[in-house]
Amino acid sequence: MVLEIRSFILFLSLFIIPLVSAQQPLYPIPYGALPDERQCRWQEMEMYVLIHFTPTTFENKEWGYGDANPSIFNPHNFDASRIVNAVKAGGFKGVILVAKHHDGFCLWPTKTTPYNISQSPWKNGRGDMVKEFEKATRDAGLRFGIYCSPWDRNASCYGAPDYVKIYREQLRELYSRYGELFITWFDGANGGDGYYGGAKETRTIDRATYYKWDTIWQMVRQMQPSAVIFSDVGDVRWVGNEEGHVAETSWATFTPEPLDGKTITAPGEMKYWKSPEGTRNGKYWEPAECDVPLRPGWFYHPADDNKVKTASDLFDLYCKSVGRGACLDLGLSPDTMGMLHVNNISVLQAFGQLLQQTFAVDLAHKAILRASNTRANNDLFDVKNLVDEDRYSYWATDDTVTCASVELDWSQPVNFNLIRLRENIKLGQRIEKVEVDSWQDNTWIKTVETTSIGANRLIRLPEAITTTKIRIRIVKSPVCITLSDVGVFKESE
Ligand code: FUL
Repeated sequence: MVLEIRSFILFLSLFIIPLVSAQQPLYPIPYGALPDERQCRWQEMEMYVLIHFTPTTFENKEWGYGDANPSIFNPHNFDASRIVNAVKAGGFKGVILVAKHHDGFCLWPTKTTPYNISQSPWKNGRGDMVKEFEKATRDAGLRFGIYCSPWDRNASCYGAPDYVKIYREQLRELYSRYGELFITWFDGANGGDGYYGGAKETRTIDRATYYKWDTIWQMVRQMQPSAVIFSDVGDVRWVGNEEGHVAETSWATFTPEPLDGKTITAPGEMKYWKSPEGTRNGKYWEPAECDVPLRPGWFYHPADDNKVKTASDLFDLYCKSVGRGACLDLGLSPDTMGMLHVNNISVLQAFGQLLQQTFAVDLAHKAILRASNTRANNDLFDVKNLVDEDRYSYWATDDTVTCASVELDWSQPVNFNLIRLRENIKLGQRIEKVEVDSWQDNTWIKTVETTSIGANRLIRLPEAITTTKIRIRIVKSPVCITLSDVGVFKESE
């Protein structure tokens, strides 16, 4: 008998175990384009704001022409920490400051142009608004980023090679004086009419070649290795609209395509209308950022004080951006006093509360979870990983299993309308289709289906349902499943 057992074990170890492990490595093999570390950190932020505040605010315009007198820039009640605290109350994790917009006015005392904050009466010309925002942001525990417009309607040399040197120098100053940045934001709006030192004319540039983007990208990597590059062709893609949403199906991977008749892609020079969806199996990991202002415009206009998006509008946008694997970038605009209008502050607060209350209780934590398959039956890939707080621990299936399900079982009926799914994006974006059933009248009823998952997918049911069981079925994936999170929530009213 003992001999028989021994020979059985020998047989297993000689033939069966090597066979299984030769077929399947311990860990799943990553699939397709992958995010780098800075993209993962950016993704985890989910939401941040973009602040526009320059002499253009005092002119009540959206695009300053570049001729505003710096003397108009005097925000008496400016207090960066008041603004940043409102941002934090809204649940946002970072602040991007527009350090220079298209009007060319620099909010920091730059050496590159006299058209800067030192010429303004604010703090008798001794202030540095970038520094004040940076400090308030870091004091609040948020991350800081910068937008410096490539287009400059003030610079007399805009359009000539000299301007590109100046622009690069401005970036160098910004990258060296304000600590670690999480993002550097490059705008695609470039060239057109402007003041240009008094020339008052239209100047066009070749967007693809003028700025020598390659060398700017290198500078970002050298000077700000933690910063993602926002651009049509950077680490994070522009979503292609300024309405705050990606497409229902949206891939984190993207292959930017040149405009018809062109061969190069550059900021402002690609088929941006392909961006809401991204590219399934695209060449680069380049998830979308959804930018949208809280009010109708990016700059403050008194006439818009009652046209502020509501907390529920913002939640809807949250579901259509963050809930589809993108990040949400909300535009805020201080008024001429240097303050956020009270309507903006109350909306931010209400939105922050709505998020907090909605996601405070994860019903998945109260369920018993069962998977139809677990990779090598190894505890490393157990379904319990779906309900821990780690975005990168995951439930995985065997390599041969690309369709599988997870059942959540509650001892008492639960009521919810949001289901959150996340993949471990460090292994790529894999899942293509998911169906969810709920247990109704002693049978499984298909309740909802969805497509791309990636870093985050919020499935928002049209109405809350009550049930004791749901079954999440991954029905299409080219490779084995590496899901990191299942959450179940009831949207707060
Ligand atoms: C656009 C700019 O032209 C707008 O003025 C604003 O800064 C927005 C965030 O990006 O492309």
